[in-house]
Amino acid sequence: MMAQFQEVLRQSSLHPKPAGLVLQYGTAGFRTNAKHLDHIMFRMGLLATLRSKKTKATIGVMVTASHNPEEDNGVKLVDPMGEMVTQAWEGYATLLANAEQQDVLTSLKEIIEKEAVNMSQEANVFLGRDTRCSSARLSQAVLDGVSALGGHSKDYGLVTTPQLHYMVCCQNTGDKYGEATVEGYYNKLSQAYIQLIKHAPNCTDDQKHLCVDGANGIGALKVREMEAHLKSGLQISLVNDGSQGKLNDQCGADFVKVQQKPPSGMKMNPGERCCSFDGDADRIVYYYTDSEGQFHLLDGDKIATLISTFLKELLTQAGLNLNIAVVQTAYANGSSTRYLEDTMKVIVRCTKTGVKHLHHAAQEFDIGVYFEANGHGTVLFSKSAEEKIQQLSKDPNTDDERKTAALLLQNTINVINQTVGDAISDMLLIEAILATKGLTVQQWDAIYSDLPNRQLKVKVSDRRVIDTTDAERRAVRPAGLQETIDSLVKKYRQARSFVRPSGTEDVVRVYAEAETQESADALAHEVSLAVYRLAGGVGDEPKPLH
Ligand code: G16
Repeated sequence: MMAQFQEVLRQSSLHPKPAGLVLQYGTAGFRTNAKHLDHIMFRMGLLATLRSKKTKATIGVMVTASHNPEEDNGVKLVDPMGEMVTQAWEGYATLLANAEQQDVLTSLKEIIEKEAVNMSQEANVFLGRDTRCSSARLSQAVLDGVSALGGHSKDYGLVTTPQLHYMVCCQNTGDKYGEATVEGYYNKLSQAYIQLIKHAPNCTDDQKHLCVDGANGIGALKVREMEAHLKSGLQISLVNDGSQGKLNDQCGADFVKVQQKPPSGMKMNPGERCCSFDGDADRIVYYYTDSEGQFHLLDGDKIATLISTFLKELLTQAGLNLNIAVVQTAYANGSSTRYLEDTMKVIVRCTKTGVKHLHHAAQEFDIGVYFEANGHGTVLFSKSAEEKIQQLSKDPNTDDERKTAALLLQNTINVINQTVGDAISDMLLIEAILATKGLTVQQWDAIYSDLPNRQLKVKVSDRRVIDTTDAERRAVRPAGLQETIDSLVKKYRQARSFVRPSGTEDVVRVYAEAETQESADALAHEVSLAVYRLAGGVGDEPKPLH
């Protein structure tokens, strides 16, 4: 053990921490400008090794800053079942990341002691990275951390974040979930998709066509690889494939959702289905333009509604009594929540932002559909739900209609990456649902009408001055902010607004929705001003949008 610690010290000095730099494990790991991250990566290599020893399982480390600009980078830690690392270890990550150079060993030993980690246990870490130019170098720092503590590693190189989550889960379930290879992932998902679209025999080539914006990132590379497995079941026109433009610049799911406009490079014919991935392909949003050229966005809320409608119908046809819930965050459009609760009569839960929170809430149901409005989400099936579906599909006494529904449910389960939100998997599921139900993108969009909304960012000197409660729907600090928001909201019809510090960017996020776009924009601006004034805004005061 002594020799190992000596090695940690030696290697750590090659990955020095800039003195005084403090970073928090945020919504989805550490995220900041890539030039500040070398020591973080080395230390996350150390931490993943400890986590692997503790859980006696393979742990994942993904080098990515997802939707952030190209200059940023970050790291996400993946737990044994492919979910985000557990909260207590997020705390250890922050402790280790912020230890000054001379205190690294002390922090490491503190974690080992607190968690009673058996240091003679073997450790195994899977590594993946996105296409950022800093990612290869930062991946090497993670590998150095793993080897300093004598862990084994497997570097998958360029993969999407959800592919890495998938591989970790496969590895730790003895391949029950699938084969822990990228090829295994393509095979499982594409076979399920091909089975699903067999139930859409009248699907024309036009209906099989989809325009995909790859955000100039890893998703573009991987959607190309996947396409080859789909045997013309889906015809993809790919734009922003990384050959010219910059990652996430004027493109990608976050840009389209926040700006409410198409990405650059996307030529859209009226009514044509288009979608955008984000920088590490764990989010997806859909959109189209109508015959008047008006842009229509189908975000995570619309996706959750489509999927839960489909699943509910199949459960009814199969005669299965399983409870189904939709998990959202404060960003969910008010119309979607009303539709889900009042018309669809499904249970709706609201959690804090961050798929880790939604994932855990979704695990409480037989079927938990979770989506953030930004397009990050998936569906979870409990073990007993999966068993019931499987039994039904094999029962010789089941009539044809129930059997077909059970088989459709089984293929639906197989096309879904249950470990985390996955743009490729979600895309295949959505495409399969639209094809089997014979729905156009306009018909899907018409399920309910979104309330006009606006998202803004405000720069403050320290975003931690904002503290929230009630799943981030109310601010408890700084004093007076919530009262101000309440009185602003009262000025508009059907209005709602909230603020929260981002966990991935150095900004405070502001959300507002109201009966008209003008009201939503005015409310978002007024709330931004309140944040600027009460929470220590920096730079120029926010300007009105019109
Ligand atoms: C990450 C998280 C998402 C979250 C998003 C924005 O997404 O995984 O759950 O919604 O950040 O978080 P925040 O508002 O705290 O900045 P991604 O796709 O960037 O990894």
